[in-house]
Order: sequence, then C-alpha cells, then structure tokens
Amino acid sequence: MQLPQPSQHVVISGVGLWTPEHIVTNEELVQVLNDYADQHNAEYATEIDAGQRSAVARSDAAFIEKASGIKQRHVYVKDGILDVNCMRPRIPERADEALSHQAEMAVNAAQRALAAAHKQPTDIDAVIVSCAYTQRAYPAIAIEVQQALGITGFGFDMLVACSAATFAQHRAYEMIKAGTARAVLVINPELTSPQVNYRDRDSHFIFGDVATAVVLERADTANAPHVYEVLSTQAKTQFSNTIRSNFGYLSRTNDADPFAPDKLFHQEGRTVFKEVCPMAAEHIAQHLALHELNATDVRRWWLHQANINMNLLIARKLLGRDASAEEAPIVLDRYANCASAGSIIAFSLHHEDLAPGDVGVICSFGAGYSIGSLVVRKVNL
Ligand code: CO8
Repeated sequence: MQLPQPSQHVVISGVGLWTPEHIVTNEELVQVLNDYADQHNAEYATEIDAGQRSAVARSDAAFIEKASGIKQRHVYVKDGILDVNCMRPRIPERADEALSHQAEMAVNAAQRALAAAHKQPTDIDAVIVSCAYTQRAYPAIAIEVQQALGITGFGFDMLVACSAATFAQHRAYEMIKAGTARAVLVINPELTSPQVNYRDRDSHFIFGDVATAVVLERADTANAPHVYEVLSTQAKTQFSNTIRSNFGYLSRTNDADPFAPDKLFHQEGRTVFKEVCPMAAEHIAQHLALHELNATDVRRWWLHQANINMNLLIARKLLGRDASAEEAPIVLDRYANCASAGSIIAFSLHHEDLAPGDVGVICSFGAGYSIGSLVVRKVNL
C-alpha cells in the first residue's frame, strides 16, 4: 500500500459506446399508442362524454420529429413495447448468480472504453456506475461490474438523472487529482425504457436505451491515441418538480397504483425547455470564462441530447449564431434522449478528428434541475 500521489493533470483517455440492437421508430410507437387510445376511448365513451374520465390523446409521428428531432430510439428489449396489451418492455428476471441486465450493459460499454484507452482492468482503481435509474439499490451495480471485469479497488453507484454521467466524471477527476485512484471507469448504463409511459403522447417518444463509459486517468499514465485533458469541472443544481418520477422503494408501503402516470417519467416539457435553456447557456459561459475562453474558442460542443431545439437555442445563445452540425453534433435523431449518456454518445462518435490544442465542452442538463460541464483540451502525446 502506497500513500496517495496527487496528480496535476487528469485526462479522458478512452470512451466506449454500446448500442442495443433493437430499434423502435416513431411510427411504431404512434401506432401502438393510437390503437390503445382508440380502444380506451371506445370502451369508456359514456364516461368520457359525461366528463367522468379523460380520453387518451392520439399521437403523431410528424409532431414528434418536428418538436424533438427524434426519429427513432434503440431499446434493450423491444418485446412488449409495441403490444397494445403490454406497452412496456418484457425484461425477464435473472437469477442472483447471473450478471444483471444493467451490469451487462455496463460491461459492454466498459470493455470498449478500456480498449480505446489502451488499459487493462488491473490499471483501474475505481468503478462508478452513474445513471438515471439503477435496477436495484444493493449490492451496487458498480461492484458487480467491478467483479465481472476483474478490477480491484472499489466501486459505487450514483443517481443524478440526466447529469449522472458528467457528475460522475467530476468525482473521478477529483479522485485522480487527490491521488485516491490512478484511473477510474465511469459507466452509464441508461436503461430508461422501463420507466417510459408508452400510453402518454407527451412523453412516449422521448427516451432510448444505451450504455456509455469513459476512462479517466493521470495524464502521465495515458498512452491512447485520443486523449483529452480535463481543464476543470463545474456543476449546478436547483430543485424543480417539472421533471419527476415518484416510483421508489416506498412505493409498496401505500396503496398507490404502481402503474399510475406519476410513478413513471413525467414532465412539463414546455416549462423545462424555457427554464433549462438559459440556465445551461449561462452555466457554460461562466465555466468558459474561468479559463478566459469565449464560446467562439470552442471547437466542439458535446451537449446533452434531449431535444434538437434545445441544443440549437443553447448554441445560439452562446455563439450568437447557429452552430453547425460539425461544431455541435446531434445524435438524438437516432438515439433519442438517453438520459445522462447523451453527451457521451456525442463525444464517443465525434472526438477523434480534433487537433491537439482544440478545446471542447461536455455538458449535461436535465432533471433536478442539474447541469454538469467539463472543459477539455485535446492533448498532443
Ligand atoms: N403527438 C401529437 N401532439 C402532441 C404530442 C404528440 N406525441 N405530444 C404533445 N402534443 C400536443 C400537446 O398536447 C399540445 O397540444 P395543445 O396545444 O392542444 O395543448 C401541443 O402538441 C404542443 O405541445 P407542447 O407545447 O408540449 O410541445 P412542444 O413543442 O413544447 O414539444 C417537448 C414538447 C418535445 C417535450 C418539448 O417541450 C421538450 O423537449 N422540452 C424539454 C424536455 C426535456 O429536455 N426534458 C428533459 C427530460 S429528460 C431528463 O431530465 C432525464 C430524466 C431521467 C430519465 C428518465 C427516463 C425515463
């Protein structure tokens, strides 16, 4: 055992992306919701006409693409989602001895991140699994992943909704700076589909499943081809009920309906849009100012992927003009909103072309509210 060796410089040296093979299109989601709406509204026509029950509103694929930019999403399990009598993924329970679903997603992304960083499991001292939901409270998914990969040291889970990935990277950065870990694996197995209300037209299209992972390590141990120094991290939270799910371990202690809409993801989308965009733009501008940088000095924006109009507006507020797709890549058209993993998917798919010295910003924004950013610079090794 050695005393911790603080590190002056911390880098992101590898990123991994695991995309589930199953795709659900907007048209498929709209079809099942409209079938459900027609059935429900016919069955309860008398009560609906008497004002004793609400009608289920029909959805529209053209609206979805225009309002959000989303065309499709990947899901971990497709079975059940498009069955009008189910409308949720049928994810079978696994034995305690088997690798759990979320750990499997996490391992897939982690192996890709380790390979990209040119690292072995023995190089890693800590594993953080950080996402919008974990499938159980304990034992931590991170510890299961740690065992599956053969990593010694320690692991723990974190939940910060859409900012889970950036906030966990912040913790990894601090651990490496302090010398309590040489290298940290931060993994985001975003299994969102079980919490989506596929009967609600306002939100049935928003989410997709994915897993991302990054390796953060001391700069002096990095030997991968695409290495980004983390110049600094900034985080902000402000309580809001506009994005919420009330499902939790207290759910069995009262007679509430576990299928009730408030037990699933729900939001006031318009309010979120109006409140979060200015917060995110101001946060990023202030973060860049700490480095005496302007938005125009940033070569690439890896922004949270919730809604294309949000990303366009935030970039416009920062740059005073529209950002090009090359400057602020969009992946939500294919992936939808994958909670905290969105900005990391964008980073994963769009980081290799930067030149040494180029500056980029990774930024998440969402439920909480929570905003997390990292200003990074490509390193010439
Ligand atoms: N089809 C047809 N019409 C629709 C549909 C639909 N699918 N959905 C809504 N409409 C209707 C509305 O009912 C409304 O009708 P009316 O005017 O008669 O009331 C009309 O269309 C306009 O609706 P909106 O004003 O809501 O439409 P917008 O243009 O604002 O778009 C959006 C809605 C896309 C939801 C937009 O507001 C948005 O993207 N807001 C930001 C949302 C956001 O970023 N949220 C972050 C949530 S993610 C997060 O923080 C992580 C949480 C943890 C993960 C959870 C995993 C499950």
